[in-house]
Order: sequence, then C-alpha cells, then structure tokens
Amino acid sequence: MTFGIEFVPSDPVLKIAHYAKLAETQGFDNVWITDHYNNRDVYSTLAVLAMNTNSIKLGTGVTNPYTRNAAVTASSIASINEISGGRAILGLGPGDKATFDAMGISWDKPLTMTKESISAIRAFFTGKKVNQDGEMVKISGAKMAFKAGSIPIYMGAQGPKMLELAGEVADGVLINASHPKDFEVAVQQIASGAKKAGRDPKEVDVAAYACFSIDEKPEKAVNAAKVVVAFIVAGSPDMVLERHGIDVAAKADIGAAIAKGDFGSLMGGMVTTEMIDAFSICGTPADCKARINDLLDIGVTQIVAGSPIGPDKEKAIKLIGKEIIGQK
Ligand code: F42
Repeated sequence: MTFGIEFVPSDPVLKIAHYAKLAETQGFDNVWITDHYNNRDVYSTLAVLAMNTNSIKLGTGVTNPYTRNAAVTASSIASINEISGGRAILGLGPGDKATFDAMGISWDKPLTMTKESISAIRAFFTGKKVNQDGEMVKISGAKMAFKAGSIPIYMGAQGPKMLELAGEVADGVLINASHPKDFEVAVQQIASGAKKAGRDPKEVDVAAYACFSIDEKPEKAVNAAKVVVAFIVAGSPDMVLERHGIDVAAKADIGAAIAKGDFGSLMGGMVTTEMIDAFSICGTPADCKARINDLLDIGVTQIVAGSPIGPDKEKAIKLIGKEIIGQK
C-alpha cells in the first residue's frame, strides 16, 4: 500500500509546501494537487513543492485535456519531472461540464478526449516527432525539445467506461470514492479493461481518492467531513446513492442548502451518519485504519487522504503518519 495526500491550491502555495514537506517527513509517498482554473495554478504549485521536498512524488490530481493542449501538458509535467529529479506523475481526467461552460470551452467526448490525449502525451514523452490524427486530438509534427524522462500517467475516473479505459491504458487510477461497495465495482471494471488490453490488472495502481477526516475525537472528525460529504452527495449519480441506501431525494435538499450557503442545516443533521460512512474515511485512527484495511482487501493499492484530511490539517497529517503509515 502507498499513501498519498491531496491539496487544493485554494490555499497559498507556500502553505501547501509546508504541509507537503510535513507529509513527506511523515512517510507519505505521493502528493496530488488539484487543477481548477479559479485556484492557484497546478504546475506553479508543483514547482514550488519540488523545490521544498526531496522524495515525495508530485502529481497533478488531476489536470484536464481541454484547458491545456496535450503538447503543453507534456512540456509542463516534464518540467516538473526535471525540477524534481524524476518525481512527477501526470494525473489526467476530463474535468466537468459546468466549469468548462463557464469558461466558454465545449466539453465534447470526454472519454475519447482523455484517451487520445494520453496517447499523444506518451508520444511527446518519447522525444520523437508526434503525428496523431484522432477524432479529438490532432497533432502534426510537434516535438518536445527536452527530455521528459519516464512519467507515469494516472486517470481520474468514476464511470464504468472511464474505469475500463484506465485499465487499458493508465499506470494508475484516482477514484473519488471511500467505500468498499464502490471499489468492488470499480476494481472489476479496471480489471476488465486491463484484460482487454492484454495487461495484468496488477500493473494499475488503484487509488482511493477519498474524503478523509481523522481526529482522536470522532465527533470532531465527523464535523470536519460534513461539508465535503454534502458536496459529494449533491454531485453523486442516483445509482451511487442507491448503492449506499441513501434516499435520492436528499440530494436535491442538500444541493439547495449548498446553493443557499445554508451550512447550518448541513451541519445540523442534513448530512447523515450513513452519508459520512458512504462517502468518507472518517473517525479516530482506529476507525480509519479499519476502513483502509477493508479497501486494501478489495484491491485498492493507494489511499489518498483528500479534503478535509482532518479538523486540524497539521495534526491530522501527523496522526496519519504515526498511527497509520508508521504501523504498516
Ligand atoms: N476534475 C477537475 O476538473 N479537477 C480536479 O482537480 C479533479 C480531481 C479529481 C480527482 C479524482 C477523480 O476521480 C476525479 C477528479 N476530477 C477533477 C474529475 C475528473 O476530471 C473527471 O471529470 C471525472 O473523473 C470523470 O468522471 P467519469 O469517470 O464519470 O467520466 C465521465 C466523463 C463519463 O460520463 N464517463 C462515462 C463512463 O461510463 O465512464 C463515459 C462517457 C462516454 O463514453 N462518452 C463518450 C466519449 O467519447 O467521451 C461520448 C458518448 C457520446 O454519446 O457522445
């Protein structure tokens, strides 16, 4: 098992560098930085992290193929790989329609776009001239002018076809989920894609990119997770809610509370214990460890502690280091 941590650069980059260094000293293997246009830039953040850490791997978690051309992404992540002495990982996913609508970018064929971008980016990594006449990605003789090195490519994926594609082409997959029930399904879909491509499913690092909240006091951990879980419920397909026995009608109520900024209602009971259980790894170190063991049994190979990590981020990183990573 490897352990990763996610940071959202809604915080200043130097603050994230401080947390990333702390995570490295606590034994984390990977740091993943999210990419949304309205936060700090993912590659600037990773460059600063590269200069402030020594061994932790540095990934985009995840960037997308719509706001940056495949050649630009190849150059950006190769720069991070060079600055960090070979520690870069490219995490790529198609992003979401609402964001691109707001930016005036049409979000066509997300699966095809992801697949063709991975193929083009891998071709750029070879240093050779790239010619690709895809449906979504067309490259005519572009070529990198410096060595990229060997950079793994992970996909951000949840849907059945995307998970299958990850099994076919990716080195790893970052799955936004926290519960064994979701991974039972996902692991099968990844394996079926891998088999289709003649690969051993074990070649694919299966990461639980989870809402994580740890504290010695369980109620504090739960309270810190509530708002993140509310957003997950509001954005989940009905099928996923039904899989966890959650009333689909609650999704609209929670969505409305989020839209109104009514966080009091979310904190005061709208986000139920069942929702916390379905959509987060949450509680005391022992609670988190038990959930992690269940995930590992099903085939998850990397745990990524995502937002909020805990009511006190610094304390949470140290708790994970001491009570979970240190006990591996
Ligand atoms: N998105 C961001 O924008 N920034 C982030 O930092 C970020 C982090 C992140 C971390 C983990 C993670 O799992 C996801 C993350 N995401 C982030 C979201 C990510 O970018 C993707 O939006 C998300 O993972 C994709 O969700 P999905 O796997 O459900 O895929 C969508 C596109 C989907 O509909 N998939 C379908 C499926 O079954 O898998 C397939 C759809 C399909 O086949 N489409 C065809 C095609 O070619 O695209 C077209 C079909 C037609 O009829 O036209």
